[in-house]
Amino acid sequence: MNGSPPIDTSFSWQDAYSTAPFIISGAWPARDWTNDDLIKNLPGSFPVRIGSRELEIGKPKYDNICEKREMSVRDFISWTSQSSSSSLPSIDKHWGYMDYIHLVEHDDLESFRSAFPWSSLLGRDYDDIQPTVWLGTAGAHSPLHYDTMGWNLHAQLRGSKQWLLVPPGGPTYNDRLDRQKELGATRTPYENTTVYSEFDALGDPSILSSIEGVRVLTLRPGDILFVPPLWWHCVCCIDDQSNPSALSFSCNIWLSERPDVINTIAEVATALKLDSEDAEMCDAMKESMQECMSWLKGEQHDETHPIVQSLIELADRGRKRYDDFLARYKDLAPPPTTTASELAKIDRSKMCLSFLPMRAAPVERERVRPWDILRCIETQY
Ligand SMILES: O=C(O)CCC(=O)C(=O)O
Repeated sequence: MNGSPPIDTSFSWQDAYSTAPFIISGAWPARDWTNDDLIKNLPGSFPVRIGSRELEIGKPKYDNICEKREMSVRDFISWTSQSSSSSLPSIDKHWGYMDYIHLVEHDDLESFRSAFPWSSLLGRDYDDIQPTVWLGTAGAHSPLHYDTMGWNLHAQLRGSKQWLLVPPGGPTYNDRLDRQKELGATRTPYENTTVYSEFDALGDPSILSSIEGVRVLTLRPGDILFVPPLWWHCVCCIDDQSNPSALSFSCNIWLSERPDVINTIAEVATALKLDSEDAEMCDAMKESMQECMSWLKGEQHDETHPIVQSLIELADRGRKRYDDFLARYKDLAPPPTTTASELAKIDRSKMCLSFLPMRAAPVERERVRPWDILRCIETQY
């Protein structure tokens, strides 16, 4: 079926870019999430990313290089309170992160979703909000990256987290590309919707010292952080490990918006390049890419194709939602700062980590860059 191009691809990120991240303090019922609450409400078992408290500067702790163990929240908590005599690495020397628990993927957590009053925050009861929860000991962290989808609303419910935020680079596509190059943006290691930096900003924040508008923020229980699209971030749980109940517990959503249509297509292309060992899956993804691109260009396409339908829905829903969202929060959002002095606020003593110099030269790996993916879309579809 023919049709006009469904979205304005020249859409500018100006609104989002000219907005810096902001916190609404005490915005949410922080509740006293006790260990028993967590154990009761998060049944089943989840992967825990484990890392050494001694960090080699220059080696970001990407998801794929960390040791992982599957455990229940009960076992995780008993490990963190040192009451377990398990075969797990010693909690004195390690951190653990039950991170990125996407509630929608766990049927038995459906009721838990209602514990988070996102609709009160958004002023509307969206039926497709998909919260993710994060439970970590002091020192647990996520290396510098940005998420390819929409606004991120991150609510701290227990404990504290330090966030280091770096602006996307500027309002134009080229500004953002320059920032991506400056920060060594890479899709390898591959994680859906995550673009990592190859630099270790936690180990050596000085690599950011020439960048304007860097932000360092601490989230405390009841706070909600709003992260505008494409802002780079690096996050560390910073509670005192000498307190056994010092777990950080937080919950977030990514609020998709219209430009995410393009990002969704780039995600399919990235998966196709990096995650397509299965030939059948690969063919299906190629077909999806063709349909996406035909739809985007207003050419003949299959309107019943599931990915086309989801893009159409995203385009419709995204624009409306973004307008609602900005109307509600735009007055709260400050402009980005113009100095880099924020970096001085990083308190690494609270991170319960020690930083070792790099012992060996980094291994040169073949990287897949976000701009390679765009080139691939342009040339192949
Ligand atoms: O809290 C973390 O460790 C990472 C959170 C994050 O990356 C996000 O909310 O986008």
